[in-house]
Amino acid sequence: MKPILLILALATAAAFAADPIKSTEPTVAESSAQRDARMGWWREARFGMFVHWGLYSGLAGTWNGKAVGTNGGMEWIQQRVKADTDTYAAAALPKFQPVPGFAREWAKTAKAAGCKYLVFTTKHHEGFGLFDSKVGDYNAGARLHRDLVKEIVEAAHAEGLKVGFYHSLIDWHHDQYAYQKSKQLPHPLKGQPYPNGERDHAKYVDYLHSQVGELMSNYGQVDVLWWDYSALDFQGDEAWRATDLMKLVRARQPGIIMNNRLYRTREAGWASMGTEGFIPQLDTRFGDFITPEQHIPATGMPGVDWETCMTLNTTWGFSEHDHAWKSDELLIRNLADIASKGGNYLLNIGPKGDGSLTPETVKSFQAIGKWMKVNGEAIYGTTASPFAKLDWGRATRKGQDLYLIVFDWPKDGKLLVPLKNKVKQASLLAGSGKRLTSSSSDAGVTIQLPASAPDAIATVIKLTLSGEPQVITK
Ligand code: FHN
Repeated sequence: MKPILLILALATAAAFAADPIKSTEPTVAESSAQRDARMGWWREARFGMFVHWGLYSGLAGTWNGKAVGTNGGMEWIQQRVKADTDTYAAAALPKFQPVPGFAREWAKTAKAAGCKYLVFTTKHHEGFGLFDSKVGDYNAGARLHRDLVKEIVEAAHAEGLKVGFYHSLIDWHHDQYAYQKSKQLPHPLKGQPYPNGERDHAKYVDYLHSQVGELMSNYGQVDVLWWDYSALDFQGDEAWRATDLMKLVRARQPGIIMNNRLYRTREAGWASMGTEGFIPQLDTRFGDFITPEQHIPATGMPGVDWETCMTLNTTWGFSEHDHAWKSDELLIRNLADIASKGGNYLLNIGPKGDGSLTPETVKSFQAIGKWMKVNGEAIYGTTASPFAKLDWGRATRKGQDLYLIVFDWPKDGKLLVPLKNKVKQASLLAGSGKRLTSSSSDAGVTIQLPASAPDAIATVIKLTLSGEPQVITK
């Protein structure tokens, strides 16, 4: 080949390699109507359970008898103690002993809380697969002679839940995962030479694609694929052969919904690393929804599907040292806040090494379930509030119905809603659905409320308007 052509070829290859999205072509040719149909159940669901469960769960934030930390992700314990995979597995495997029927407790807890879908870790960064994989031997099939993914899927389906597979792109076990390629992605051996000499990352990516192929083929319909995660310096086709991976998934699961974490670009809704790095935009070639983590955006994101994932305390994986449990009030108001902005709430549980749930987890989800039993219609199938901000709470919308979710009950019993509309009907969702009287003025609609709030955390008033909401802006 002539030198000039060789230089051009090398330059092109380098450009594609350097730019993770240049070689990305649309992985699915669908109309916006087809996309809306595919996203429909997810947008209506609004509320799902996230589950982080793996070998780290048995370690419970403790290593060599000492607490590794009381704050933050103990699913990262291998990286926090900088353990190589053999040392880690030797310590963790004996403590990972799932009791029979563990998944049924998760599914029942999720269902009773009003969750419509359950997303769980099929493999987290530690690299241990919860499924019976024929690729490699670092998985539940090879080590425990159980297919835990199958058990979880069956339990979720028995409760009528949609299922989502979280799958880590990062892998702290595989001996070809070339962690030196990224300065930003974590690894227990970061900064150290590869213990096994050179690594061929392409071999890890083949392994990744093979295991994702198993997950997309062996467990029936999978409704969500929750990738995790890419870095600005290592992402997309360069890191994961992302275009091929998305095509593989969609070929086997045509209706599946995938998040944006194969990439970390502005087009994929990311401006930087860290959990605040999200931006309200998404080119759907790179995923179906953006994933603000431990954050609720300040406003809605019209035209962008998004899901906030959050922990119940401060860690995704179980830690016996983390007692910073969020209050029922905060959890319920987060759900209302997120729904009022048109987003989904993926609330995490971290089961113990035997699969059991902490009493705090059960209590939190029971409290949400009690509220959802009365007020779920103000969350499910709603769209974002027509109001920019409400001093006393939040609002959601369903056609000409508005749901006013009142956090701060007015002392004078008068709730002012900045609407020009006439109100056809106003009623409480709580109790017997008591009708409320309302009056209109230039300031808006004033609703006469009972002296005390039926629900101290959040009371919902359903308004049926004559026509589309007409908001009074200051
Ligand atoms: O590193 C992971 C973390 O352990 C956890 O799984 C979260 C959940 O969204 N995702 C990554 C951090 O962004």
